[in-house]
Amino acid sequence: MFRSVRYLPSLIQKSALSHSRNVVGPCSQLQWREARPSSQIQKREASSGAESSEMNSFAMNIFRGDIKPSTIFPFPEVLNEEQEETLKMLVDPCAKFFEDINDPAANDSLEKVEDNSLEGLKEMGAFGLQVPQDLSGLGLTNTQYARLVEIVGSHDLGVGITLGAHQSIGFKGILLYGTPEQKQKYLPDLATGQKMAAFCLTEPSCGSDAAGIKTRAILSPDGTHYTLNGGKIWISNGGVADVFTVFAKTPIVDEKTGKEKDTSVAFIVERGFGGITHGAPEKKMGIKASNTAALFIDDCKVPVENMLGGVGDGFKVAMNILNNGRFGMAAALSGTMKYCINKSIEHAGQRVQFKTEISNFGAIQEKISRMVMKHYVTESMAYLVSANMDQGIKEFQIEAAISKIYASEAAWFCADEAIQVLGGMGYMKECGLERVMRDLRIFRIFEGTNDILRLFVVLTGMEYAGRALKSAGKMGVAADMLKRRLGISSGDSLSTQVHGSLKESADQASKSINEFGATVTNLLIKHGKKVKDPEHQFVLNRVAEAAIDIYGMVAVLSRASRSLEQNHSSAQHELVLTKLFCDEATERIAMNLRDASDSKALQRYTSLARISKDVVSNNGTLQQHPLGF
Ligand code: MYA
Repeated sequence: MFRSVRYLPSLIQKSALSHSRNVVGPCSQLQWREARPSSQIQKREASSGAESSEMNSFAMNIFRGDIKPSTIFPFPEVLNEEQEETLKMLVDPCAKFFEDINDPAANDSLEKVEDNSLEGLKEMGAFGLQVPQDLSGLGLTNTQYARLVEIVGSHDLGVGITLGAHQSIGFKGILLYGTPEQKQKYLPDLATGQKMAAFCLTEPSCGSDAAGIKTRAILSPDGTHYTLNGGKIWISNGGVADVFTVFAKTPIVDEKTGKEKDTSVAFIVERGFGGITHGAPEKKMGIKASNTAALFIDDCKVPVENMLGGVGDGFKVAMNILNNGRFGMAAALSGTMKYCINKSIEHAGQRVQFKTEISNFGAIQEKISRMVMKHYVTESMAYLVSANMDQGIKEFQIEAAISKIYASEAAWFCADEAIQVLGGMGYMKECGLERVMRDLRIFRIFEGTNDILRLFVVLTGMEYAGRALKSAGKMGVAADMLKRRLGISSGDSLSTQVHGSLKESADQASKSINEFGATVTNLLIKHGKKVKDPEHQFVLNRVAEAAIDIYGMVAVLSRASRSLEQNHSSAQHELVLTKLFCDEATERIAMNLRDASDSKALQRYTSLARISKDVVSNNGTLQQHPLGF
């Protein structure tokens, strides 16, 4: 078996020698990056078109009540023949490696990836999937990467995090923002796994509030290096990495006021620079095979040429690394969901109770069908986002966040329901689902908690809608605003984009988008910038939920339409899945949008806020015990 994995990288290099490609596809940010000075680039890329009045992003435009289908319909097919061939050559050996060599249960109990697995992964090229071939990587596109991490996710999430923390975020900054010298210096060793990378953002006092980091970087008087001091926590690969992407604050003089202020910076830091130590491996609920440790940074001297981007770019470099990695999580979790579904159907099809297989019971059928439907949505979102990234579309950050939120919750649902279908057997360690469930829990927490990402989605979208509203107001386009407030259709419809048998579902989606746009407009008119205030998060969450459902609807509408048009063998199955999802999503959206403005719902939020305040100030629950003591 090992022989088949050993020769893979060379095979790939041979087959794809003609065009080495990089991480983001044809209109790559990398190429773009190399041509321009850094801070200008960060501003342009990180704001993702904030300065332009119109964006390509489908998800962004629904906040204006607009339907911009070009990134969704038809479902993008981005792999050329050669890329498809390369990928096919990788898929089977990768799956076989995970079936024959890697042992997830052993990794879990040892709390490390076994050495032979690590070596095998290195030999397969799994540490540098997206590093260009001339820098010793496999040079895969995002879509190719997604397909492979899906296999990883279906077998071992602990290994997935070891690999993901290394390349999805650990050295992604070098790929996205590194100078040619930085890439040349660091990427070959990282791509072959000779060195490991880690992404160091979180600090004891700043988790979700990433802009609040306290690690300091002070420029030396001779301007040759920065001295870094601070500490990072919960760093995946923190105890085993050699190269770190570290985010810090540095003082600069404000040009306007002449006063000193802090700004953010990102650095490539080598363990060998000195001043870097780490804590003991954290004891965790799951993903035990992956190393997680605190990092202590004491007078670590980092040469100025190791800065990623420019002074002031650190926060946005961090955000864009995370934006760029999130689709991988959706892809990996799509694999995990498939594993859970397979476990469930295998059991339900042969377990006899009350004289029949339990798969004949409606209660079990509903569980299996819902798992399958959520998996279909997750898979569609993951490959839609990766395809958009490969197409060079830069406005994908909301879609990527949605895919991460949806995938992590859908995968949790699948693991939970799979355990339920298997009953007592599902609860036993040897079944494997128990480990998957423990591993999955963190996915709703890290790479941006789902709560923070929901706010990110909704506030980014509302800001975009707010800009349109402002200029409409200035230009006196009151009629347009009024129309939107009343939920009168912009005239755009998705029904012309889909296969004939999905027209009804497309109409549901178009109608939902109209209502969504109207709700957003009304909220903006009612609250203005104050919509960001914490007390409105009850409402914002409902709007975010509706946005997630809408994106799910268009993702499956597009994919199923393609299957129907191309007569895929699974087309009729996909049709049923899509119609069902759209139907249920339409009802959820209507409910969430109603609850975003309905006075009764607002009263309920007041009650929720009050209950929470009461128990927090009481430091415990308030009601008397039923027994009175
Ligand atoms: S790593 C740690 C993860 N940590 C986080 O994700 C932190 C979460 N916090 C945030 O994202 C931000 O702090 C939020 C904004 C969103 C809360 N893209 O005033 P602002 C711009 C582009 O809203 P804040 C881990 O978990 C914004 O437009 N730009 O900021 C490891 C504005 O720009 P401008 C963005 O309120 C897990 C400016 O920034 C973004 O302070 C290991 C300020 O915005 C954005 N996203 O906070 C995983 N956000 O000034 C392993 C904001 O121009 C990987 N902005 O208007 C596993 C991979 C899967 C498996 C693979 C297998 C191989």
